[in-house]
Amino acid sequence: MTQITLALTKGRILKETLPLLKEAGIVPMEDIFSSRKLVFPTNHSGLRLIILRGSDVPTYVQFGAADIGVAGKDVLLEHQGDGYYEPLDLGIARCKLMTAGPVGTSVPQGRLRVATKYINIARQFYAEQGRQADLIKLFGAMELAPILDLAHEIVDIVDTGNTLKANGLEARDEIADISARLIVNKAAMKTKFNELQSTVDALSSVVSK
Ligand code: PRT
Ligand code: MG
Repeated sequence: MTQITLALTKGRILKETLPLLKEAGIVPMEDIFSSRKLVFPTNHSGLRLIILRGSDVPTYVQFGAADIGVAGKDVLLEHQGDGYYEPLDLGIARCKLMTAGPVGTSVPQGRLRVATKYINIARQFYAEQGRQADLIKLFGAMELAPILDLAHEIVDIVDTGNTLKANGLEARDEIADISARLIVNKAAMKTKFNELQSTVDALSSVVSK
């Protein structure tokens, strides 16, 4: 029997993905949140779930270690990989990727220092704007960088804007609309077409309701 491996992004995307899977008739055999396992069988004997760090999902799907995956569009834009299709916007974990800086300040005349975990996205964005920017890679708490003068500006996810506000920052330019997307390994889409297409279709009809 054909085995399908579906890679899920842990954290807030997982919390919003599980109800969609449930509506599509896919239910893990064990409570994911109270387990330390990383692989979960489901009620479909041909389908298992794996739980990954978001930035690892496109890597697993690109190389075919997972056939199908759920990842934030921010992660996909930053990953810049190929080897997978992106057939479905799941419409969950919505937010915006934006630049932000200290309230009431404007960008400096000379070179701009930008802190972000989205180095590839930021490089492309500032290049398109024709702006010189020195990029500083961070792994978290981007909001701290302008406060401590590490950077003039950050590129980060904004939802309600409360995190920016609480740290004396304000949003400047919008870079992209973000939501979680379904991705499918290109080779698997050929070799496991029936199984993968029916999974995509099931989720697609849940999402379009
Ligand atoms: O663990 P890891 O470092 O990989 O990421 P993480 O801890 O940020 O993961 P998690 O569980 O927060 O989920 C990240 C994914 O969820 C992102 O890749 C986005 O696709 C999506 N998403 C949706 C968000 C948000 N909304 C969001 N609000 N990711 C992060 N945030 C954070 C943001 O970084 C900022 O700190 O929330 C804060 C902003 O929220 P507001 O409401 O205060 O504006
Ligand atoms: Mg977080």
